[in-house]
Amino acid sequence: MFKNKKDIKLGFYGPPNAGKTSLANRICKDFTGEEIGSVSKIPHETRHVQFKEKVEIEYKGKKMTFKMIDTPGISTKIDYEDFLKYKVKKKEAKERAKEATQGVIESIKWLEDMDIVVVVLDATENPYNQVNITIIGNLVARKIPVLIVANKSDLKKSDIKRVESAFPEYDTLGLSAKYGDNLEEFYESIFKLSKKV
Ligand SMILES: Nc1nc2c(ncn2[C@@H]2O[C@H](COP(=O)(O)OP(=O)(O)OP(=O)(O)O)[C@@H](O)[C@H]2O)c(=O)[nH]1
Ligand SMILES: [Mg+2]
Repeated sequence: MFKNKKDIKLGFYGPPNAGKTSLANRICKDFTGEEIGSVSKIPHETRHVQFKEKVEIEYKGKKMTFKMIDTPGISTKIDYEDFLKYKVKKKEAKERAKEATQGVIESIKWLEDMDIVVVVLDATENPYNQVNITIIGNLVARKIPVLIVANKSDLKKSDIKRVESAFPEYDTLGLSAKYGDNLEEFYESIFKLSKKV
């Protein structure tokens, strides 16, 4: 009944390394001056759900307040040996794998709490895989409004169309979290989705 009076819970979900934290950081930095968490080229950098409350986003003279929720990357296979190639020591790699597995569980646990979810995908990778289909299917089943972001549009290998055609029934937006390309369109989509909450 009073749902509209509360801050909108905006979740960032997706596979590891897609740029969830980078995107959440850019938004938080723009409107609060602070970041939400650390970014790394090593997958599973985020291993706990992290928040930023009262992020007031202003777009075309309108203001909306969000609770931003950045989540650990979801994957079906977490192997400590994958971290060794990033020069992570064996003991640390094993710890990272253990925490990453817990992180996946945490992400899924928090799903039901979200008002809106941005699914962040790396547009240089084939979007049509089990993890992405499972995340999006789960959101749809819970009737949570979804925006699919095809991130890393600055990279030559990125293919926004491939993401659009993998999930034609959902809103898809290409952008670069790293360079801030297409952020205005992102805010427009988020404001539009917020009306469905
Ligand atoms: N070229 C390019 N690189 C990006 C972009 N966004 C993120 N990255 C890089 O991708 C890597 C992963 O970024 P993160 O923001 O940590 O990704 P994440 O989805 O939070 O990853 P996890 O926390 O592991 O789930 C880092 O090296 C980022 O600098 C982008 O728009 N363009
Ligand atoms: Mg992260």
